[in-house]
Amino acid sequence: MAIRPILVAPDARLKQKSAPVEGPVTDAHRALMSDMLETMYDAPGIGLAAIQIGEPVRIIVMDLAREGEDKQPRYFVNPEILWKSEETAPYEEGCLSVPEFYEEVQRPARVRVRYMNYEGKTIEEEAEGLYAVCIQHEMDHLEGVLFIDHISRLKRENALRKLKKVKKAAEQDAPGKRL
Ligand code: GNR
Ligand code: NI
Repeated sequence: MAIRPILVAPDARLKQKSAPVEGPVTDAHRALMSDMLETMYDAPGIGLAAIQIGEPVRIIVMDLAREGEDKQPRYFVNPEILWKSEETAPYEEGCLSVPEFYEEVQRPARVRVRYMNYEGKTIEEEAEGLYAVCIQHEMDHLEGVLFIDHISRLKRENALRKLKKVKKAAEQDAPGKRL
């Protein structure tokens, strides 16, 4: 297991579409999922898509357990949304690839999803609440979409301008460091 660097916007890699896992879930996929989970816990975050550590494959990890609760790691390979509710709900979102920026996003309140789990078993279930928010946020990453793509252009450009500044300062601080 290893903690890997998380890509921060603006970065062209975060805009690419991730490719499906072809065939069964292998130990190589499980090794990637372990790195993702360790990276997510370290951040800390509640979800992570593989592209956030530079791997353009359709794999997500998540843990919605609260502080002090036992860990509840979840793994999603090739997730698909089968159904979205008409009803939407607002949630103040953040993203490890858009650090220190939070904004309300409206999404379908409930979704039905199908995916393969850590063992490669196909699961179908309905998500609501924070689970619904997080799976939609992570599945957006697989399409190269960030939560700031769902807010006003003015707010998005302000967030990106701030991130560019922070990156430039970090580059002057530690030239050549991978960010
Ligand atoms: O850690 C995270 N918190 C969060 C809060 C509200 C809505 C979505 C998220 S996901 C985010 C981690 C992340 O960037 N996943 O891609
Ligand atoms: Ni994110």
